[in-house]
Amino acid sequence: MTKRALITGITGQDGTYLAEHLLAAGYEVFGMIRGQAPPATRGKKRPNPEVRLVSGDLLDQPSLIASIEQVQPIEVYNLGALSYVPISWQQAATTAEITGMGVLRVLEALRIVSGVTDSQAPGPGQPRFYQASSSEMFGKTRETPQNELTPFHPRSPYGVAKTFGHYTVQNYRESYGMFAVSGILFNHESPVRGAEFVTRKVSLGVAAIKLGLRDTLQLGNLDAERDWGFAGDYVRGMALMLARDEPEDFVLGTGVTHSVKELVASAFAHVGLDWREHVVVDPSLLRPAEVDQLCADPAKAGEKLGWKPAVSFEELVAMMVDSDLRLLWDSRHDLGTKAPEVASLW
Ligand code: GDR
Repeated sequence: MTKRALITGITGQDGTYLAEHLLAAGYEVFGMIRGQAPPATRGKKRPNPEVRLVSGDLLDQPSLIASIEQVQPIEVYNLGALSYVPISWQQAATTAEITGMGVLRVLEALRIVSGVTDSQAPGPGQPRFYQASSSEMFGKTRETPQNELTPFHPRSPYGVAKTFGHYTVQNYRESYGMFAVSGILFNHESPVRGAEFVTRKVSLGVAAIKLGLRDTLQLGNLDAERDWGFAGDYVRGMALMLARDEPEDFVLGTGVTHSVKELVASAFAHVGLDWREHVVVDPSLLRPAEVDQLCADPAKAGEKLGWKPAVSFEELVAMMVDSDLRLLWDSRHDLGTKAPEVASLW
């Protein structure tokens, strides 16, 4: 029988790459979409046509039970979240409900459908669960680099919600013996990254400036440092975590850190421009509490999963800038409808 995977957050960057990866590995892939399937995808990138859509909502417990009953997956990947950190201060309760409580609801749905209780352990063939945990949980870091044992100190409502989700996964594993794991993923980017995140904002901005479509790029904190990798590498790691004999959490990151300033310098230099002539710091983009520096220690993933990122920071920046140069050039006469990502820049 074909292996079935169910993915929440199917319209996002990671859902897109993970679906491709699992389809190539011979899985039947189902993506959970809020509301009626076709209307809910309006205005969003339509998932790969081979992905079958099911209706479900991380806020709605019965809908999660129904979709798991319908799909009968052997693997469930919970990638759905309110994932843009600044919004989480404006919508802290919604963030807690979707990004935090959503994890508990999916786990409960799996537990109920599998008939698992504290006295009834999971049988063979029980579905495996992956949770998208985040390096944002480390926040005000206690040590550098950060590994699976580094204590958490989240700095945003988003980080707090992810930390709740992370501990909930651990608790379901320990309470019910379920195969539930968290990947603590550091920032991972690609040409399909949302335009609100700094890497894509920079690659779109650089492309627009290079093509003469605009002259400046407004950014926030240029001193923040992140460990940026390529999303395509990270989804391989997610699948490897579920393919193991034992459920365990893993950090995925490159182990190399760059500042936003270095990101900007590298992206402008790629098209022969000097960032200092175009970047303007906008204080309204600073965050109420910042995560100053993140750097992964991915040693455990290297040893136990054989996972290693293949794309370097420089290759990632070049890939994103080149892709946005093509996108903006192809749609230069009709940016509003052909390149809706650009609207957020103006
Ligand atoms: P982050 O990603 O908050 O790390 O979370 P983001 O790209 O938004 O910010 C990274 C750093 O860049 C600084 N920055 C700016 N950020 C944005 N978005 N826009 C700007 O104009 C700008 N200027 C400077 C930020 O202050 C920050 O320090 C991402 C998300 O994908 C999370 O969902 C995920 O869990 C983590 O990565 C791992």
